[in-house]
Amino acid sequence: MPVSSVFETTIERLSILEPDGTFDESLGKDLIPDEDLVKLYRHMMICRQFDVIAFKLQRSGRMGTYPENRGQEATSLGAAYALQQSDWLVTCYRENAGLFWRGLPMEKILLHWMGDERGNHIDPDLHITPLAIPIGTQMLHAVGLAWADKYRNEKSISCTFFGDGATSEGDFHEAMNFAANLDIPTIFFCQNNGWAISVPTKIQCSAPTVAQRALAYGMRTIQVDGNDIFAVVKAVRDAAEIARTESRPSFIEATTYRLGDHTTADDARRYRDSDEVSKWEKQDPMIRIRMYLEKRDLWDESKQTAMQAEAEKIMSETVKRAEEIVAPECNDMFDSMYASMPENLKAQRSTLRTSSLGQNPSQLPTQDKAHA
Ligand SMILES: Cc1ncc(C[n+]2csc(CCOP(=O)(O)OP(=O)(O)O)c2C)c(N)n1
Ligand SMILES: [Mg+2]
Repeated sequence: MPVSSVFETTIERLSILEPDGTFDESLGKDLIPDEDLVKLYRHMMICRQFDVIAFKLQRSGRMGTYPENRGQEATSLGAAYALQQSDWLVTCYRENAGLFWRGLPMEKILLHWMGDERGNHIDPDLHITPLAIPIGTQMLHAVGLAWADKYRNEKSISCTFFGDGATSEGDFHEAMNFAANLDIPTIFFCQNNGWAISVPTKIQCSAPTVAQRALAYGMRTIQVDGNDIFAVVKAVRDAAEIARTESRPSFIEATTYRLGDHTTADDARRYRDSDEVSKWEKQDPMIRIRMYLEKRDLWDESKQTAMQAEAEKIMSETVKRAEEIVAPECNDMFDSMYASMPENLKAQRSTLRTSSLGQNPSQLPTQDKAHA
């Protein structure tokens, strides 16, 4: 037969808790214990409040640009819940819910967007990397981290988050190819929110799914409803199991939507249809969990009111911690750069407070004086 098929497959889509409240018992039963689901919902309320306050801080000139996470909380939160503390979370900038669940102090994210480098000083035991703003770079870091752990015979894996737009970057393809060919236990978690700032996904990806990009690298891949925390937890658990037992990477495309602007520097009304936004507002992951909890008598209006007050209190304390931190010393920019500081930097450090940077020979270390 001169022409034959050499490869055929389908892309599976996983959803467990539908927007109308329908729940697939066969897939979802025992996936998340009730008390954990209540905790996850409470956590989402705090994250939503974080967005409200961060937005106000930016608008009142107390913080720089901020990207709202609103609408996408179920993705990183479901993943962080499904993973272990020793697994790496390697994120970009819309994963607050997962980072806070892991234990990152919330003021760190405020400090980051306030331009304070201390927001990126993270306790190494949390296994979190600083937010990656250059699109796509973090995927390579995630592969490197998992590779290093594999090399050391440690059981931890890495999970990296990125947007649909990031899958058009070269870094994405290099990371995917490297992980697949070298059997690196990394989970590639794409938050497909339909937009890369004002560019719709369909312009960046001609294929009907982003998930199928992984097929080209011989990687297991799935699409999940990213506003369904049950589906996210199951998909990440399955991928983690494969990473741990077979040392293989996986790809997850989670379809979701950012309900806010790209960042506070954007006005999405200029390029997005309001009907599209209203459609997705009805699919809000928080509405869905709340409906599920209420149906099962695990939540009610009075709990909602009390939790909202608690979230507001937590946030005002968080802002206080971020704003009251003592300003950093100028020398910090030298001191945290190298384990052993090069001589030219020592010179700059010692002359920083003068108007003659490097020009006052008496301030230079001895060996440099000859060249002054
Ligand atoms: C290397 C690089 N190029 C361009 C930008 C500017 N930029 C910031 S966010 C963004 C779009 C990212 O879209 P996507 O990956 O879908 O993530 P989303 O913001 O939708 O979560 C771009 C182009 C950047 N930060 N880094
Ligand atoms: Mg996007």
